[in-house]
Amino acid sequence: MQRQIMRYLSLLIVIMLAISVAAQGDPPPPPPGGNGGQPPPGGRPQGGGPPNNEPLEINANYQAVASTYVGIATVTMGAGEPLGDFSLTSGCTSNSRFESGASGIITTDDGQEIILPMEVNEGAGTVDMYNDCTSNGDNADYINQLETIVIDEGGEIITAHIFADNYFELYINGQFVGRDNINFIPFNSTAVRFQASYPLTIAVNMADWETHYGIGMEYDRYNVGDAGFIMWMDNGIVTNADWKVYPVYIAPLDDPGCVVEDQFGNADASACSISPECSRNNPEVCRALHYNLPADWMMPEFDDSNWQTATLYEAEDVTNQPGYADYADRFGEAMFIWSPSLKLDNHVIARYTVENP
Ligand SMILES: [Ca+2]
Ligand SMILES: [Ca+2]
Ligand SMILES: [Ca+2]
Repeated sequence: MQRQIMRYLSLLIVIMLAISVAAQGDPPPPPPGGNGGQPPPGGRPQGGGPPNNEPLEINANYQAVASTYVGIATVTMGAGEPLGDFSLTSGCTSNSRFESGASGIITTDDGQEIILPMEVNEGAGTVDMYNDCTSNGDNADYINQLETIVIDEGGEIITAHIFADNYFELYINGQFVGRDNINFIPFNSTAVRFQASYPLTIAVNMADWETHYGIGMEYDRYNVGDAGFIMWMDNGIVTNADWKVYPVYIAPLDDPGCVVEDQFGNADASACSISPECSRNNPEVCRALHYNLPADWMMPEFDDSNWQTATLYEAEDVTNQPGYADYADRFGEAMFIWSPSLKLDNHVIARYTVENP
């Protein structure tokens, strides 16, 4: 009996010791205004900045590496200025964590003004399947809330489901159909319905949003965020490797010479570091590449034959957010698409044309 009591006592001491060690190992409290110390939505923390929510310790003495870039894009260095909020959502009515979808602007050496991460179309929003910012989350009635956007009278009526990390604008046969209700965070998922005739030209303007405009990073820790886009249509059209993409804005970069351009000016940043030295030392010396948005790129007559094909990404590499994860079965065979760099390509346009029903 006494031996049993001694055994219990020693077990108790071991447990108390373990608790005290664990208490000493507790992480520091989250920074004020943060998200409770959790990694931000949109996937695991990766890329630039420290691997936690600590603000980046900037070393202002860190100098830019030399640039060997000789391509067709415009190069900028450092962050631009806030421009304004053109998003449809400027705050959450729920207690969800909100990150502003405001835009920024940077002026190039030759006086050109570029809006970041992309210039938005201030058109109408869309119906969300899931939105935990301005509503409770699941929108069970989304189908009944859809209005048919008529592109072509007498055309096929098509319903689409969309999830974007972080923002999309949809064009069908050259006409604007609708835009994402939330530009940045939290992550929503969307439905649209339209009527259009064949050949059907689908064009999407997409951005991985940022808070440091022009250097492709987010939050005080200067995280290099990732992107991704997926769309399913009830007539069988889905995002897949048949889509064409064109990267417009690539950042952050040390030496932009890591970006490979083919003879048509299609950029491939997949050889560049997703954790460039500048992003971990002094973001003000990070560079960005800006390609001209091709004129009329969303129009049916635009020739995208020289664009590169979409790169496919696994859902788990794009998002673990409920806006997609809880609705994955509503996306059927659709695949997440983006350009060759899910992390560095922050503004990408995409097209897909279907000749016949
Ligand atoms: Ca969104
Ligand atoms: Ca993102
Ligand atoms: Ca990015």
